[in-house]
Amino acid sequence: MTSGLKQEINSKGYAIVEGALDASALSDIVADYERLLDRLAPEWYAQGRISSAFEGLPFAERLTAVVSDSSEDLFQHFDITLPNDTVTPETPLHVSRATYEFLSNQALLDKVEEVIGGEILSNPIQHVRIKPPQDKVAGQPSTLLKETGWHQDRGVAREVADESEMLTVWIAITDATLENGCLKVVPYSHLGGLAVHCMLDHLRIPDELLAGEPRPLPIKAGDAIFMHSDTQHGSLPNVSSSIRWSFDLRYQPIGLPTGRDEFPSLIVRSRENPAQVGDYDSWRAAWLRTRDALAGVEERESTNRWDGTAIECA
Ligand SMILES: O=C(O)CCC(=O)C(=O)O
Ligand SMILES: [Fe+2]
Repeated sequence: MTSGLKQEINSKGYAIVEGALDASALSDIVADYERLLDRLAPEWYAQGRISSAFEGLPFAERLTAVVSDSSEDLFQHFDITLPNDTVTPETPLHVSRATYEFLSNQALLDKVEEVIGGEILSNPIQHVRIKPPQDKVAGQPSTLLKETGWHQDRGVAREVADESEMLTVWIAITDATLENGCLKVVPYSHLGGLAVHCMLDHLRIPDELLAGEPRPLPIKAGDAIFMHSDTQHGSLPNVSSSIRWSFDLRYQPIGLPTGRDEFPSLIVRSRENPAQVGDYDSWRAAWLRTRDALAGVEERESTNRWDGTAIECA
């Protein structure tokens, strides 16, 4: 029997899953990031990398103050994956116990199972995006802090993962609103398959090649958007006065290429063989080993199939 959720995604290209995370899962991940910022801000101040530790500010204001105070890519310290360009033995990433538990959240995986079945791999193409008001981060290097242009997640992954049935799970940690930069999608666009992506200001689908009318998807904190990998989507700019915080995760059936196979993936559920589910310590160790292994690599393989020469891009 096909679940209603799977049917909805196959039909429209996306579905909103209300209450995907309960209040305690939300507060656990928020507390983890608060601790991280409480640790990093004084460290960076002591090292002269920021002009103040911004003590006493609430998380949203402090994060905004800290990242906009430096031209360095400080936000990499918060992300849950390694960068796709240069990696050194010191490149930071946030693979904490709380992030592991977030990726393995059982109620969330129940929903994912309805779509892709009970053999579930967490794909390492995953990010946290905590976006300050856009005028505060105009000069910042990290794309994770800014509005995202139109793309398909299959279009920004390698061809080798085309058949991997990758499901995008976009989770709101703060309410995502029209003002603070919620996700936007082109409903039914997945039915048209892969669109050309061009290297404009960044890799994206030119507006003229969009498959239909865009629709913004405001959702509440704790809600999620599940998306087909061919659904055209992006996000609105944050023109509010506070942060917009989301995680984008990807899940797929075990045993298929992730399209980022140099990074460790994590088996989060296996109905057939529960013993193969990964634990926190080995997952974290795998990321740190990967970082060391990539630190010596000068020419990384491109993360996508586009070379920018498609006639549509001219
Ligand atoms: O949150 C965003 O700005 C973009 C997210 C996205 O592209 C994704 O979840 O695949
Ligand atoms: Fe995306």
